[in-house]
Amino acid sequence: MEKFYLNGKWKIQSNSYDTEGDVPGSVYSALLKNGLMEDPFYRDNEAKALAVMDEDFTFSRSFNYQKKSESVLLVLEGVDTLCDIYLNDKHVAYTDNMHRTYFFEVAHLLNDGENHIKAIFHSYDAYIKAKSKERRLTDGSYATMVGFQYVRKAFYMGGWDWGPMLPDAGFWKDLYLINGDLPRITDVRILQKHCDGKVFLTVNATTSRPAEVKIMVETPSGEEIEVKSGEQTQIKNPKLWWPNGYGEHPLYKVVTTCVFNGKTVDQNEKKIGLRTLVISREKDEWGEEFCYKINGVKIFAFGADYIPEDNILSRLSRERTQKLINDCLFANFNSIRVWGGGFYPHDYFFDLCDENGIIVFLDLMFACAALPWTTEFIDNITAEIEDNLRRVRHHACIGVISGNNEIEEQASVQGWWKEDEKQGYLKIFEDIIPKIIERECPEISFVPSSPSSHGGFVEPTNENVGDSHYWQVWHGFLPFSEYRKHYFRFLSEFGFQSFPNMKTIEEFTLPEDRNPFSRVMELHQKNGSANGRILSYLAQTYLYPSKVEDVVYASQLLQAEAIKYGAEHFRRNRGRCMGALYWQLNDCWPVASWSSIDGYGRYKALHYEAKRFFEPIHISCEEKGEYTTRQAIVDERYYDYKTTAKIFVNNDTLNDVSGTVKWQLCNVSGTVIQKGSQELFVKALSYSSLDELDFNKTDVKSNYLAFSFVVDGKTVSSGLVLFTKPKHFDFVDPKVEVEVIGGHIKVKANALAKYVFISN
Ligand code: BMA
Repeated sequence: MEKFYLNGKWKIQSNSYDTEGDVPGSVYSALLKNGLMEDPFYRDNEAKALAVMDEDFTFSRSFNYQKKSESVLLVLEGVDTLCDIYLNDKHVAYTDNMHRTYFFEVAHLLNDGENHIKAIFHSYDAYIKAKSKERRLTDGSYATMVGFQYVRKAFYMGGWDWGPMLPDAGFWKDLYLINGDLPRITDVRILQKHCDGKVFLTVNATTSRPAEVKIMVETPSGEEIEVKSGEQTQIKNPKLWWPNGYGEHPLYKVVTTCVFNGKTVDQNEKKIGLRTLVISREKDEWGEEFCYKINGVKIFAFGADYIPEDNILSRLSRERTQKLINDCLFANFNSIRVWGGGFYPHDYFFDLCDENGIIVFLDLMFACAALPWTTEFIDNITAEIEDNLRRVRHHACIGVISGNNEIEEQASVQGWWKEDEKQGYLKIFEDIIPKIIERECPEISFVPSSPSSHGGFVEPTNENVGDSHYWQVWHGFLPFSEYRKHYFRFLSEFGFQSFPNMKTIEEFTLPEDRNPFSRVMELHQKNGSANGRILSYLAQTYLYPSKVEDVVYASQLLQAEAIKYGAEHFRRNRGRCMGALYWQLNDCWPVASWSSIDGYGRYKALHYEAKRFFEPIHISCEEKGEYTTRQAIVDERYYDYKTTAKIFVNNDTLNDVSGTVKWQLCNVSGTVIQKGSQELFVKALSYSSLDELDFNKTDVKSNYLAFSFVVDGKTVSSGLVLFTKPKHFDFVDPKVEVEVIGGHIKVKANALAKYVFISN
């Protein structure tokens, strides 16, 4: 399809600004580029940037165009958001949904030659304020702009408990004109049938008007197979797609060509992976399982929740997402959950997940709020969901679609939801959306909300059925040993905060800001006064850190330990629990948050720890002792606790494994006090454990347990546990020495060095 792009340089004007900017692009991206505003991520600049958006902004440009057809369509792939569009001063349309692709007939408004297009972006803030004055709808997150749910603009742009309020405006995707007389491909639906090792494809192509359609399937080895629209074709020697850790991720290309009067007028290319992928929900002794079943194999989901990568959307790119997906591979992920308060990710996001074997748990873009449910709103979201499902449903990576993030849970547990808000919820998520899914992609597993158990507000947080979000550790302020009291079927959120890396802090602060309770640091903490919460959890675990660098570092260790504590426990209950996606993978700006990679892309301690606790063959230890039994030392005399350890090996590969578990009880300087070893056979997709070891006579203040799993003479996994809190362990100076030899770094320690961070 020949596209006449209207991207490029546009004038951008408001009462206070008169400048130029690139399209796709936004108000913020233009003002930043032209030096008209300061970096909104720096110090306390967010408030100034927010004030900029009180005004309406007009984007405009001229272009030369020669009309060659009766019909000309203006295509807008992403308008953010409340926008009146004019062509040669005539009104074309009003848009109010950044998630949709719009097509408008404009032939009657076009001149031959010089034309002028203008888009007036109305202030979001002013709009939601006015709407909320009419009626304030219930919402349930911290630090958001009241009324955000009135507009189909990514919710996080109005702030979240990890994100700034930066409601930018502009074109976030391409806009162009196309010849409306010519037929174009409006949809390509690809269906797979798998039976007895055979795979059949049916491709249905739809065009805007009758035309000839040719479909070619290209195999991963480059062989071409011609298929007919609507007819089932067998794919010989099918190469199956597997997620990371289970096999290859071969992709087949489906190229659809639309031919009219002997000429190619449109072409569409989609890549697919041959596989079956559903959420298996069989009833079992604990309730009902919830797990990815890929090509008939039930796998444990390792991963985290993904939020938008930036507040300024023109800074997003395939390269940047590629880096983030590489980071996921580094940490042994096989899945990520796209959280529902952002926007539907770009095509390249799904391409990268396909190419790298990352299963996507995809929320539709609704989170933590009662929604208006007028006919107009429902029509709007119906179009939005159809657009996006048609765009992404063929991707091999899509594992499950969830209607929203946490709305069912919030409506159920927060007593203040109005009856009609709940009714609206049921209408949208249990009537309208399931019907859209049924029409567009019934082959993809769907859940109305994440978390959800039975739907219909029936015990949405029942941990025996459906996926769960667990926040008693952190929001509920319980110790992280609490994770061990739960046996979720699939945990799609659990999280613990830390500060971003010191280098990142240095980039958004001045030296005088570098204190957890300074104004700037508190402005970069959106979960209320949670810097204090980090410190308070820290007090339970580590000694008082005297320097700010140590506070930052210790906060990350704490986070890594917390999530590891949970993740290893969930893995030790493999079968009952089949997924641990921690909250959250990334940040959209530099902030104290639950992420394992900070806003400037730097790994926190958690990301390194995730690499270990998500390794396919993993040894872990369920230790019991002072740490797990009592919270405060003053409780000492009330508790008669036992010091024991049970070692587990998880095998989340498709092959059985035999090896030796070796363990050593050591004192603080590394001298072995007691040791043992045992052969262990671990079936594929399973785990085995040793009998509980008794360390009741051990001095928990100076002894620790180290363990490893050795296969064919190679250590494939190792770890260690303390039986008391690190603050009460008698660490000695390990005299760490670091040597750089060629491309390698050699680290030597004379005694236990439990946490070592290397940076340049
Ligand atoms: C969850 C998420 C987010 C939120 C996070 C941290 O429940 O769904 O809405 O950012 O908690 O509070």
